[in-house]
Amino acid sequence: MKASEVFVKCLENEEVEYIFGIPGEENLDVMDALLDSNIRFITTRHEQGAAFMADVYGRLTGRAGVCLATLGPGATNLVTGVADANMDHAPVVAIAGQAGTNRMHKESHQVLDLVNMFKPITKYASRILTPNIIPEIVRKAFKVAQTEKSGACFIEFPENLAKMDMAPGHLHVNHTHPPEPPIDRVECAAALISEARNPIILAGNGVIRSRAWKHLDDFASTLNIPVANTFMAKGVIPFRHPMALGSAGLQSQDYVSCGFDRADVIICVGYDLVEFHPYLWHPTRDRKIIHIDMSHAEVDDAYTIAVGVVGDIKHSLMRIAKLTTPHEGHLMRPLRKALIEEMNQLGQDNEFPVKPQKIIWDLRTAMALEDIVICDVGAHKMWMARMFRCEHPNTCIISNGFASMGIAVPGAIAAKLVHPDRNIVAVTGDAGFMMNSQEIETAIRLNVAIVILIWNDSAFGLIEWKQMNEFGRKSNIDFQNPDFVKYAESFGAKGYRVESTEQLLPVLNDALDSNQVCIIDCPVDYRENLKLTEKLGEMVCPI
Ligand SMILES: Cc1ncc(C[n+]2csc(CCOP(=O)(O)OP(=O)(O)O)c2C)c(N)n1
Repeated sequence: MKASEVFVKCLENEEVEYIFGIPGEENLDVMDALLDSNIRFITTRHEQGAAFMADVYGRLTGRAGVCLATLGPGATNLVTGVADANMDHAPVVAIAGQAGTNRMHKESHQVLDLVNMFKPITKYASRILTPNIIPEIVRKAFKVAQTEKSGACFIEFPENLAKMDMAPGHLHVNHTHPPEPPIDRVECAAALISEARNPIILAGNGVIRSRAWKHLDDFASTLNIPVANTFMAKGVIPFRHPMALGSAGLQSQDYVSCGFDRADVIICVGYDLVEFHPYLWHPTRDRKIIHIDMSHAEVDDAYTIAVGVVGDIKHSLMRIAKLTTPHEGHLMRPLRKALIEEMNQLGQDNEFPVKPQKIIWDLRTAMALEDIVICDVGAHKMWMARMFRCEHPNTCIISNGFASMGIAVPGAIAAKLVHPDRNIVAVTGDAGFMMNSQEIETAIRLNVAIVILIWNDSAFGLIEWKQMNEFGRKSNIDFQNPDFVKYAESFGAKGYRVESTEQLLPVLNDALDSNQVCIIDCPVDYRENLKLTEKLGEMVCPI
């Protein structure tokens, strides 16, 4: 068999459903071999779009999303999405073609050392140096990408090797099993929690990756301990749960941060430091931290742990709960009440442009609880993370480690491929939208119905917010947008312009029911950003 054919068989062996990418000259053989495979190739319009699709596929399924590009510029275009997946711990395998090994040692057309380029943004990056190592390289890339902490891996495939003959073969897929938590650590954690006066849980995306949300719910309910979640762990505990305190991650004081201020023991479960720096929720560095995760704690002077329980998160939570004396009161309940009051405040507001809080209110009203939002990066992300209620995990996807703009549109396409039965909404700023809006063509071509909701302020809203906070004036953040309705129509999508606040909910309902690719241009009133800063700055903790 040709090496390219064996390579594709190895991908089939990993149960790859989709490869997102752009064909090139140096992967002609792989592209041809894919024609005889049941793997579906999703041709994108930019390699960055392909990498973000693989990223979101990985987040939603727990299996590696796969993206493919040619050498040189194709591979450099993958970088942002691959780095995003790696830092946010989404399993991804990125593949790039390469020049033949007979011209890689010298200056040569489009040749870059891709393995070295991808090394800092992956868990494993390797070159196929001889055909008979293909089964090992493919197996290793998928195994490393999918094992906690999951992330991105990279394979470089030189074109001359792809043409060589070799014996067919692939390696058996052994699923890894997480280690059991050591009993003495479990006992230590249980003793600390039993003795605590005001414990609080900080749940991170590791709980979702370990599919341990039910166990977290039982843990919090049985022990009567309130739960704050990071942005990327939205829905890890249903928002209606009486123990839920909402999302923690704003870089300023918030209701939930009062909970950390009052806590004496902070139980971090599946928490990745990259999302929310510990000095922001633990500035005093004097609380007892319990670290429950699949891997050992990162070293950080604000994250010095009292007990680390490393092993299967589900088992750790179950075993600790069994040995812990439940708490009685829930001192932090007023924090939840204050947040809910704020969420409800502007539900009926009809001023125009639409306030962020009202956009979120109408979006939550229009979407079913299992539907999925893919959030882009900007001021809208801060509002969504803080105020969009989630009852289920993986229903609001947020890039918050690498925090890259441009994920929402391609991410929504991947989400719809994974969950064709659910409505998928890309919530994006106007700047982030324009970074990957070319993928609208991909959505139309694939007949993948997604709704794109643009928060239009003709500016880099988040940066304006930060500039105004810090210097009281703005620097180079304004731009002009195209006519988004005409832009949508030029692709064959349905375009809506919200011209009054009363129109927003009917427009959202219409778009969600339409089963078409829809783009909604919604003017947003970002004067609310500074009002929020002021309000939180003056906030007196309700507990
Ligand atoms: C790829 C990338 N470039 C730049 C940034 C820095 N950045 C973060 S938010 C932001 C502005 C986003 O503007 P927009 O998409 O319009 O959203 P808004 O803040 O207005 O809601 C910028 C430039 C980033 N996170 N990612």
